Amino acid sequence: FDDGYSWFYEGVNGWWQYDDRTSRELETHHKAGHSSCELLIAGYVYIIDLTNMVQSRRNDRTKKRRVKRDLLNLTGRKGVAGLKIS
Ligand code: V3L
Repeated sequence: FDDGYSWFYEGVNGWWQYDDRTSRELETHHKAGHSSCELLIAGYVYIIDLTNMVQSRRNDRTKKRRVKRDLLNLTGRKGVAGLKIS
């Protein structure tokens, strides 16, 4: 985004950046002050809890990943939506 921030979800030993469309949707919900949202990601509906900053699949709430809004150019970013930075 223009202010240099984007959205990330937790992976092993680092953070993945959300794909652009999902990042924009998260930013819109965040700016609107919503406490959570449901988004279609790679064919699955995920619930992103913007209060506790975790995401999980709607039909399997057991696996939770932390999420964060952080500077886009942070070091340690693993890649974007599962695509590794080479
Ligand atoms: N965007 C894209 N794919 C996702 C997302 C998301 N927001 N959330 C989960 N998945 P779960 P390492 C991740 C994928 O939580 O080596 C990474 O993107 C998730 O992909 O049970 O562990 C990598 O592709 C996983 O494949 O819903 O850091 C991969 O893990 C699948 O959905 C390995 O990353 C189930 O995750």
